[in-house]
Amino acid sequence: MKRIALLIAVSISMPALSGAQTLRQLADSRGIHFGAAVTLPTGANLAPYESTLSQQFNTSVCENAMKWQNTEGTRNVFNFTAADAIVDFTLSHGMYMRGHNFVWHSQVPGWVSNITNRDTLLAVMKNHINQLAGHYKGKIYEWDVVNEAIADGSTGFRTSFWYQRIGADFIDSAFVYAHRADPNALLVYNDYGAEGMTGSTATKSTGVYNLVSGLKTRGIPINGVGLQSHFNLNGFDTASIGANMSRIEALGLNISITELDISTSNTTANLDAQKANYKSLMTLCVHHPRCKTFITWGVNDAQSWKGAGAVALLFTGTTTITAKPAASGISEAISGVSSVWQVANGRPGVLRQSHLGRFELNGSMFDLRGRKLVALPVP
Ligand code: 9MR
Repeated sequence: MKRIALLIAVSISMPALSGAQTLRQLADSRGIHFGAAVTLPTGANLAPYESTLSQQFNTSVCENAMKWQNTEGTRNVFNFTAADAIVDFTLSHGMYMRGHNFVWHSQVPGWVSNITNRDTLLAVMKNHINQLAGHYKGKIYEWDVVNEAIADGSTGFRTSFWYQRIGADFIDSAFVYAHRADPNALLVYNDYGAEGMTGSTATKSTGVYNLVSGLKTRGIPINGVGLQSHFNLNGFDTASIGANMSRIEALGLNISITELDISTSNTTANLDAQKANYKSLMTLCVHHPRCKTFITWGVNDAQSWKGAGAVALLFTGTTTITAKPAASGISEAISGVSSVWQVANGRPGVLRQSHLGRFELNGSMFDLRGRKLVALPVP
């Protein structure tokens, strides 16, 4: 079969916007779910937090409030109070809500992890998904259905109680239950340390790739892969993450950057390097047509799960919250995409990212193989 004829190349030459538009406005203009993990603070910290969240982000995800131990601590007794507060704030500010998560081995009450019978555990899983997805049906555009099921440094499954009591098909069941409970929500497999294809992440990312490609082959309703992206400064290989994104896209799956943070310490040099790191990851996302979600794991450093003194996110402060250089990295990356180019005589088909190289000659644009390009609207 002939290879797909379309190529695109993306110009990244526009100057940065100097605060003219918020990150939310920029993300809206490109159709990106740009969000933050949310834990609502109390007292004087609440108002500045809420205004930063609603002005700079178009998407929220509950950092902890939708997890099993917080929604069904007692069997079949559901409590959505904390999560509802976040969902209500988010939707009333015209933002999107992402769901985290249905099935995880952590933050699960003992009454679940102590169940030894396969059928009972499947029934409990189904009920939990039905209740949680049902309560928020129509309000959540995308759910993390299964979280962290591949073992670290391995292509095999984590030996969680889910895996041990049910078997690997607990994942298939979770996706089927989720799809039946909310057929319109996008369904994601989410994991960490599986972002790139080199170094310590190479093996695990292949494990995740094998898992999701198997789900697709078996007709399980999965829409995307969540790359959590908890990084240290300069601790990732952008090119290999791009390659992993491309192979995931080739399966027909979306990519969601679900929990990004980049840990460093508070020096001018490190904050500038952190900005460059954030910029490179958002640039990757906007260059991949199926990367539509980009979430940082918190709004401001003070609330990062990395603890006191964390320097990992885009904003700093509590009673007054200000943008860090990293926030400019995001705006430069989004506003830097000025156009998308298509090979002039390309047949219609799936748009694939190819390479960024192009040159101008006598007022026309050519790719590095000398084929004439035409500009397309940015997707
Ligand atoms: O940020 C979350 C922190 O407040 C919780 O104490 C912790 C409990 O395990 O979970 C953190 O969020 C995790 C997320 O739910 C799944 N991926 C890893 C995140 C960081 O640990």
